Amino acid sequence: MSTETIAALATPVGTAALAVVRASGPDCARLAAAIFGSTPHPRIATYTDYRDTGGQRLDDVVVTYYAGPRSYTGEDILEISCHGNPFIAQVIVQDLLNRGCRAAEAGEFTRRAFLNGRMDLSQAEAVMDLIHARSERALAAANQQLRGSLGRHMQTLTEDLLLVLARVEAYIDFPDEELPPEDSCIVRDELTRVLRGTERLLATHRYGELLRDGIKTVIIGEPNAGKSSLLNRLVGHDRALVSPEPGTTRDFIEERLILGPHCLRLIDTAGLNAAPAALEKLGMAKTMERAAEADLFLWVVDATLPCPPLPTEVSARLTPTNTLVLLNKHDLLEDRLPVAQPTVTLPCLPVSAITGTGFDALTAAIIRHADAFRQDQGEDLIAINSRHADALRRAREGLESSLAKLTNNGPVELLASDLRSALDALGEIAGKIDNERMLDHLFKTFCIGK
Ligand SMILES: Nc1nc2c(ncn2[C@@H]2O[C@H](COP(=O)(O)OP(=O)(O)O)[C@@H](O)[C@H]2O)c(=O)[nH]1
Ligand SMILES: [Mg+2]
Repeated sequence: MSTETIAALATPVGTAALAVVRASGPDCARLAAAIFGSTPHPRIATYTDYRDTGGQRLDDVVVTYYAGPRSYTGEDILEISCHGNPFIAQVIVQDLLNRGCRAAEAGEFTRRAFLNGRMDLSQAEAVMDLIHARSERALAAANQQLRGSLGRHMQTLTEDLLLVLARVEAYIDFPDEELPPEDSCIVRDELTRVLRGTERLLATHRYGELLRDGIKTVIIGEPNAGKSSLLNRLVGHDRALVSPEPGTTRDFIEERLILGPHCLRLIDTAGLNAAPAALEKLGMAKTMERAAEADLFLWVVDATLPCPPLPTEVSARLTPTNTLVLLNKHDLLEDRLPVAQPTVTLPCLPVSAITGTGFDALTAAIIRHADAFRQDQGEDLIAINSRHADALRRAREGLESSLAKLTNNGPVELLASDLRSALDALGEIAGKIDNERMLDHLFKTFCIGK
């Protein structure tokens, strides 16, 4: 338990209806008695005056006192809602500091919650994800992680691995130090199962990135196909320059867009031209760079014209699961069939960026494609972050190396040591570690007051 009481503004600096100042630590009850005349009943919002050390009334506030350990941090907490004037909030924080509190560091409230056993590390991270979630799916994943879904998956894996380790360690003290064949078989089966579980979780990293960063959706196609018009219609305003002159978009333009439950990073690019002029070449090089990182492609084609092939660097990346081909300018076709026949393998949709025809089907198709990135984890929507992925990769290494030793009848002791490092790596995800530096790094990314 900390001996220091920390205080900070928990809401953004700025003018609003309310601002919330928070304090956590052993001094809260005493502070409340000094500021409000008495310590409020736990968990009951009390309307009262905030008086500073000189007895001067700073604001009328609503204060809630939480008695530890039944609180966010596990310590005593004071939550003070004042009027949402940054100046009022600041004088209240300053008064708490004058009374002996220390200014909280970024993420320190949540760090204390973790250190006091109120949540595991994956849940602490989920608090951040929840605050920053940009889409319904990202919110759902953060909520599940906050409720311990990843922690539970990790616990099952860890327990399974512990059982294997126990079985292996039982042989360490025996003279020939080699597993008898029947045990070796069981260990192999169980290790393989743990390895599969580890890989299944690892496979959710991509989806996790997509949820946290947005799905990088790159609009490609030849000049004048209507790429910029498509972006404008999808974002609902004229963001990109549209012109009948080919080659208008030379740089790329990026806009965030919420589409159904997903967040997209929609990127408009310069057209891909078979015989580009000098300046166009620069634009095309940038398009290639964007294309290399794309999660999803929208390939826009002018349906009224024959369609030249894409450069092979780009076309090689297109698959039926990451690409939608849009036969644009459908309004100009009237009853004629499209002239463009860009592909036989990729899904095609008729659209018109000018009239909006086909955009409901397009939106539905993008959502379907985005949903397909999700790895099935049964009921749970697991989407791990880079820290988890790093730990899982190290666990996988340990598991693979131990399986190899098992195959070569290696010494039991070395096998056990591989398993222990795998176990340690798995343990890092929930935070069964005492690595100050890692915690500093992690909580530094939080906001002050969280
Ligand atoms: N009739 C019609 N014209 C379109 C459509 N989409 C784009 N255009 C026109 O095609 C020209 C090129 O459009 P633009 O969006 O700048 O193409 P980009 O070079 O691919 O970005 C402009 O004159 C647009 O108004 C469409 O669906 N129907
Ligand atoms: Mg353009």
